Amino acid sequence: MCLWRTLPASLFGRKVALAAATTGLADQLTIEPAVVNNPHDSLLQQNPLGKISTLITPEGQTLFDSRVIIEFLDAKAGGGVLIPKGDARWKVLRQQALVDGLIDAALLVVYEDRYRLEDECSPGWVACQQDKMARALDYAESHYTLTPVAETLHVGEIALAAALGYLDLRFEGAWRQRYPKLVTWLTLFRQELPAYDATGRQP
Ligand SMILES: N[C@@H](CCC(=O)N[C@@H](CS)C(=O)NCC(=O)O)C(=O)O
Repeated sequence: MCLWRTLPASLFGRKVALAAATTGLADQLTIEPAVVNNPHDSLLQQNPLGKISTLITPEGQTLFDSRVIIEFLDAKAGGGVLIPKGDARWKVLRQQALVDGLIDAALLVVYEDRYRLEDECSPGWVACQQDKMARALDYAESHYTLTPVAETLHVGEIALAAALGYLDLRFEGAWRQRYPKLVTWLTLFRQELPAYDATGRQP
């Protein structure tokens, strides 16, 4: 049994949860909620970055971040499940990198509002992050004809589903007006993986 430091509203946590559901390993993870930015939370001993998700294996090994945890789950499931082997691997990993970058930018926008005092905020810098988000979504909409099929859900698709869920939660689903293919794609994904609706914080 692994100890999993996460929070329901964490989209990177949801990404790990969807990966665990896809590999059938969800019952191997025991959640211990983490309070990020709390200097007294043991998360800081487990992960010097103080970020979730962080996973502690039964052997006491600490794994972070979500990419490493997903590699771990993939290996536990026999390999080549979440991250294909062969040439398909690079396309999938690039898709994960694009979506993680989209969400890194989204988090920076959210944190700007949440953590910075009003006179510390930089509208130009926020606009730069919003542009990254828009370019990543434009790219996903026009380049990825994603067709989720339960047996082949991979980490690129899982990351995208978690990311779109976060945009629903924190950005009032504004992306839905502009990206009809991604709307359809997420509908299909939800049908394929019921864990989507059972994880994450709903808007
Ligand atoms: N690259 C990391 C990003 C993790 C991340 O940014 N997690 C957020 C919550 S969704 C967090 O812990 N934020 C607290 C902080 O940055 O201090 C991953 O893939 O797991």
